[in-house]
Amino acid sequence: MNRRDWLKAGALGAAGWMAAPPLRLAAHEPGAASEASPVLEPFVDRLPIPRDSVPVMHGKTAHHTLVMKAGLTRLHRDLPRTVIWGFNGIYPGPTLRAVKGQPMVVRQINRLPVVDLPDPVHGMPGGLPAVHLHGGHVAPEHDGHPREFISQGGFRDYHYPNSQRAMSLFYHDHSHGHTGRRVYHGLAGAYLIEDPEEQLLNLPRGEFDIPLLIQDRVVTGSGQLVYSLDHASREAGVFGDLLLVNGVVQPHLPVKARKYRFRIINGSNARIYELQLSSGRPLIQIGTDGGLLPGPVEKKVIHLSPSERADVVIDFSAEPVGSKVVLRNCAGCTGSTSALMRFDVMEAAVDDSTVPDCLSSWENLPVDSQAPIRQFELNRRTIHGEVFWVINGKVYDMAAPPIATVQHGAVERWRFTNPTNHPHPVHIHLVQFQVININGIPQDPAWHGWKDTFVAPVNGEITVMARFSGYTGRYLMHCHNLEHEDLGMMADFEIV
Ligand SMILES: [Cu+2]
Repeated sequence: MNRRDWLKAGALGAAGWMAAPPLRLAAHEPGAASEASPVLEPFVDRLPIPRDSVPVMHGKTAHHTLVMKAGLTRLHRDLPRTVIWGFNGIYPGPTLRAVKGQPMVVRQINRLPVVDLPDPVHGMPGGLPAVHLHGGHVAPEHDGHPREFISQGGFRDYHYPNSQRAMSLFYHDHSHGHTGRRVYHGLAGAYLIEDPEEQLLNLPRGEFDIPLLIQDRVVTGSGQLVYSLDHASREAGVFGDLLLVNGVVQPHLPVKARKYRFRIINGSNARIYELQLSSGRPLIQIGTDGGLLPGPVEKKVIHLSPSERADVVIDFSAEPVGSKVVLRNCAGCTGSTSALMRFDVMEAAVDDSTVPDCLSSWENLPVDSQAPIRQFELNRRTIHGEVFWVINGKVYDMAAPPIATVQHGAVERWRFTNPTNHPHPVHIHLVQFQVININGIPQDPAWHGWKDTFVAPVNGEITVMARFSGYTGRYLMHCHNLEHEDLGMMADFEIV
């Protein structure tokens, strides 16, 4: 496809989103939050850019050591300091940078405060962390499965071969029954893989290539994080009334009048964003979860559900020096959750970066029409008056047999039906998949790009397709609304 086709596809795609009322993507926010954050002035703090973790090289392998521990951070100029749980005690965690073909070992040391909370599904003692590299193509024992937790004071070495193409991933806690609480308190960071193919493209780089981890939180007047699992949040997930980017409430970023690349990672527990620019100019999407799209697509609005990534270029070259452009969130579009951050255009600049019409090659996975489509129903179940979330009728049980057994190398179609009134962002570990059908409407997979998370819409369904190869063993698939995940909407599948 040439650039014109892609722009056209973009327009049609956007119209498609608008025109189809059953595709209700916005997650329902609980009505009255049990606590409300203080009112804070937006855009007063500068956007922090998380530091890169510096490896020690042993031959070709990069070794990183991260310590999960409590720390203090300032979320906003007018708030006292906040206790967080972070990788190296900082929030967000340090950025891990990888190059395709160069293996990495990340030693994760657990010095988190002791949490003796029963897991909300089975009442078993839980709360010990495991670290998952979201989007990573890694062996099962390095995937951060919650049964392979890190004991108090102990450590675990995660081996990441980085055999996959350039893409933006993130690493986060995946503890059994407490992922929502842990991630909410700060245990997430960006993981970026580069490859030579992408480097040849002359996209904005260096100081003009910035990860944006977007999250929502509730804080008390004394600045402490409030995580409350009550009836409303068991239903909808935990929402915050403050929007944070890279760990700061509604920051601003001084920019030059040129192109920037932003790797937007939705690290929120439950919130689905509708990203757009106050200037009315489009976001130029160049990549999704699994790396670059075939070509750039201009979008007025980008929907991003928990754990999805959008790799975008924003071109400030047409903005007059002195102008301010707000990155808005239009779901709801009022009050403290209507804006994420502001870009302040400070000076003119020479820009030799480009966004080429052709970013990468694309191939649709081959459909084996003889192979049955696996069916997964994402539903709610009430047990003893409490809400739980199930896949094919079952809450997650790591002792149960796998929900699906897949032959290594097989290309399979998986259909997720959602009869509930909440959107469920489905995440499949290990693979990047292609989206082939939404609510009975066939999709052009190239339009969506390679994905590891995609929303099964309210009262709707999606069908995705993946090749299950590279490793054998047990992996997880689950809803990435973290409260739904913790409350049972997760299952093991096995590659044999
Ligand atoms: Cu869900």
